[in-house]
Amino acid sequence: MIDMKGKVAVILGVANKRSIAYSIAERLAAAGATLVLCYQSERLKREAEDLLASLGQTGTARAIQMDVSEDAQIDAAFAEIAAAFPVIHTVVHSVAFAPADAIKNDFLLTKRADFALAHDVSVYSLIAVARAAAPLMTEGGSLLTLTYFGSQVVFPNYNVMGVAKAALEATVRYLAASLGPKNIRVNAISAGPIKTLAARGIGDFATILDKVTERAPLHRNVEQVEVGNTALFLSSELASGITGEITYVDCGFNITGI
Ligand code: NAD
Ligand code: 0WE
Repeated sequence: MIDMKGKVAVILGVANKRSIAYSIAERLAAAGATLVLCYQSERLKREAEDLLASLGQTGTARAIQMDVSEDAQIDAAFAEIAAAFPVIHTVVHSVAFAPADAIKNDFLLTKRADFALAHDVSVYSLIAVARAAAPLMTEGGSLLTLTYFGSQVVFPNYNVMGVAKAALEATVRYLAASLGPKNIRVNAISAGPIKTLAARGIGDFATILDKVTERAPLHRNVEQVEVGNTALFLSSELASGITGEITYVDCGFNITGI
């Protein structure tokens, strides 16, 4: 069993119980970690507090607002975290956004502003969060983000998010090099398609899930808890030699040619 007792995990991107970040929170909590759940907006405050309670997180655990598109909110959130915890050990970045039009329309029509927003929220935020978190990770630690295979090959409609995920994966490698001397490891999990809020409204999502069942070596889709388990491993001492890596948790879909 992986023991995370005495470790503090800061988790960004929990919107509801279906969020990949919620599953990660669940596994880290079960291993004994103390959680800080960060939510995007005031509207999600109550939900985040309820989710903390449902995870049995009492005492020092807390929910804090952090819209990653605002430097001031990142700074304020980490100031609050620093006031509550002298040391943090794990940060999970499970955040992405692109305007709906940009992941629906022809890629050729991608607007400058939509490209910038997608990269700001989905990529730059990892750098900003890493910079704010690093001074608190004085015992070394782990930074984790979520990516998708659409960074490597074309999926219809993934569009600017695919470009942003390619940049995110490169960012993982550059951050790993930058933070390695502080013994902070930086990795990504490339998850297979999962029906979450971020997948809702994506037209042919059911088709994507069916194709995975047909083609993936395990002939099924991945479950949230499998991503949570891998996140727990990568956050733990068991993964002390792994940094700058993209770990696929996709039932093997990415290795198939046809
Ligand atoms: P989700 O909608 O539950 O999570 C996305 C989160 O991003 C939400 O909590 C939302 O509040 C947050 N967010 C968006 N803009 C933000 C901002 N400005 N500041 C702070 N938070 C912001 O969906 P999910 O599927 O759990 O997505 C989590 C991550 O997993 C994303 O990076 C996504 O690209 C990635 N991913 C998802 C899948 C999938 O099929 N669901 C597959 C691979 C990777
Ligand atoms: O990264 C994602 C989706 C992230 C996402 C989702 C939305 C929907 C609502 C980012 N921005 C928005 N903006 C919105 O307005 N995934 C990996 C899930 C996903 O999205 C796809 C996929 C998969 C898988 C889009 C097309 C094809 C496959």
